[in-house]
Amino acid sequence: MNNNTQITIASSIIAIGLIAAALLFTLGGGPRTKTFNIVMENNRYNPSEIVASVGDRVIINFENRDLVDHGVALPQFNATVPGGHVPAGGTARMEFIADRPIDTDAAVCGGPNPSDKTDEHGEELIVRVI
Ligand SMILES: [Cu+2]
Repeated sequence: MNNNTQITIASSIIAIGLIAAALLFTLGGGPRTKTFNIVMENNRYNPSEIVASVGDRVIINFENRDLVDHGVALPQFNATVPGGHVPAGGTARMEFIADRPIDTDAAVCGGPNPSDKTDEHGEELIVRVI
């Protein structure tokens, strides 16, 4: 084995190492995504409580089976659905980065009020980021 061959082998090993490191970074890096599917029916949300970790990218898909629109918002994360309401019989998507701990009610049919537990339709969606 001459010097050139040894250099080629060493270069190959380094290249493979760099590719492996890049792959690991890509797979492990970035925020973790947590997706929740919530059904609104009879003025109740199912599930009515979701939990995420600080740093998570949270996606909530709503399906409203009621005959009235339902308002959802998390002003703390500047998050809501298009128009602020999940339309009656329709669907909507909400997305945010949970960048700090929180324990609040995201059901805002009576208007956005984080401490409101009994809004217009009586529903509740507790969002906890821990
Ligand atoms: Cu409502």
